[in-house]
Amino acid sequence: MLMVKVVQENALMSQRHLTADEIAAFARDGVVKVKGSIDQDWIQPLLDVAEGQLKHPSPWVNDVNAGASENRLFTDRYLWRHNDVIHRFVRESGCARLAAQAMQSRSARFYFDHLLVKKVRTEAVTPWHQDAPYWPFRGKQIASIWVTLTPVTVAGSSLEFVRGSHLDDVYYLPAVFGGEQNQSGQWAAEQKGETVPDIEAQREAYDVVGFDLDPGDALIFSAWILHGAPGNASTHQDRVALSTRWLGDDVTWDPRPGVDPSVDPAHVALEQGMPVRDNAFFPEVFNAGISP
Ligand SMILES: O=C(O)CCC(=O)C(=O)O
Repeated sequence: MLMVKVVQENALMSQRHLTADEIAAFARDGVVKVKGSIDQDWIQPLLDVAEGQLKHPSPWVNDVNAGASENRLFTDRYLWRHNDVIHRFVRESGCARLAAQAMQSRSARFYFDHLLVKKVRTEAVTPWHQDAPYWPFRGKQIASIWVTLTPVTVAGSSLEFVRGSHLDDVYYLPAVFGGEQNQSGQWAAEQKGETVPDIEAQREAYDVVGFDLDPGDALIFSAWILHGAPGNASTHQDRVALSTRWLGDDVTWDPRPGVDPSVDPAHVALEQGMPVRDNAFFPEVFNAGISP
């Protein structure tokens, strides 16, 4: 009986489509704010998952000031593999369609989920970076959907972007977030590439854009856009966000040295350069030819 009820409730959840203007903004700017990106019924279950992870993190955690109720940066990843709420969110929230629409891709394959918490008075900034250099793929149709679960302003650690920088065709060296304290992130130090410019020191030289968001709003952005975030200066509002990462039609498998090791290439049924058709690791969640 309980199963039936859960399925019926899911069926009532609404899924968002992008407008033509939102798709155009993503292509032009590399980022678009999507109001009401997911059904509000997802918010509390996802906040509950975040609470659970703060107490019982996975091996992929990055926890600066573990256990503290303030000045704590906490990230965790790959919850979809073991957490039913996140697994359902990936499949049923409509994010896959949003990603495909933004990327103008027929299909959207899921890569991983990333829980990103900055408790009140967190000093740690998110350094300016591109996402693509961290990941074992080639292609332009790679995007993230960063959904906020709490109200957030730029001062409270919402994301900022260098508008249009996804079109620059530069591959920047990835930085280790959280520095030496991030024990599960040192792999990023192995790469070679161009150093990210010091955007903070010369913000006026860049077209920096930031967004204030309400719970359920999202930022959809290209893996090639430069982005970062300040610490959380709020004294009363934690910042809790869930980012999901999506792969489009042009993406191929490229497990180079120094990329995210959390998917072991030995276990993936792909050779270098192949389209990422491995549904165990990168499930196709949306396909315009099949999905409603
Ligand atoms: O939430 C943050 O501070 C960073 C998020 C980010 O860089 C991402 O989702 O790619």
